[in-house]
Amino acid sequence: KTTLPIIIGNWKLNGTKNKLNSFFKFIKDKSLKIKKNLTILALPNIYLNYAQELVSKLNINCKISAQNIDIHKQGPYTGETSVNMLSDINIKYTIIGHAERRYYHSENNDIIAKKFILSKQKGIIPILCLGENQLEKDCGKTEEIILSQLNAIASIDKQNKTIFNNSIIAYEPIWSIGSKKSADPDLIQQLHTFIKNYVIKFQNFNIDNFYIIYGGSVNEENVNEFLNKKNVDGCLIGNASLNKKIFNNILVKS
Ligand code: G2H
Repeated sequence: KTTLPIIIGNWKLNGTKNKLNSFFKFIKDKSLKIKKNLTILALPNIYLNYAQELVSKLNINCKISAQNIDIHKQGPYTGETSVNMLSDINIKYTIIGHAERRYYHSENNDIIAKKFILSKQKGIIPILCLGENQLEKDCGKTEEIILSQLNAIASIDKQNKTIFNNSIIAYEPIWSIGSKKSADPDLIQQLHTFIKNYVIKFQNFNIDNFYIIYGGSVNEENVNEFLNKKNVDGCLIGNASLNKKIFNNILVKS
């Protein structure tokens, strides 16, 4: 069982070895919180191994996550990285279906469901991102969109009624990503409860190691507004995770 909250930094297409060195050295010196809760840093593939060795050398309790995987395990797919490769270097987490993958790489619900299954099969915990865009929100379709995203996962292997166990869902409304406009905490609680009820019903209460976190313009000022809400098990943090002082403050405060 995980000690909450789950705090995940997502560096997206940012970072250098120097930045990682200084980031983790700072975190090690300053943060006490990181010893207890689940902290994860999602990095570009090229830094996964380096970061994994660095946290181990510095004895920091921070897990390292990939940001994406390919839908194939191996073969003629130039430029891709597979779950097998992540597993080979002992990576235990990967983000799946981030809005930026859906938008810039045309990843649809079917592709994302395949990736979700692949990572589960390999024992890698998927951090599945879902959420509505501005237009869908304005049209009152938020729950409908979330439902279609959940259904895509639930229907890929209908016999498997524990598919959501050992996974993390990140509710990330697309309009809030990098926009400095986070979602209303009460609305987040409502939607997290909606997601949880869906999974409870689908799995007939057989829920284990399943968490729902919020992402979208989380920072050190607002993080506790989300974490104080019911069914918010943590936060996925983009921009604010790039600054070691801010990320450390989030860890200390959360
Ligand atoms: C959403 C989030 C992290 P940010 O993409 O996944 O980014 O905190 O910059 O909105």
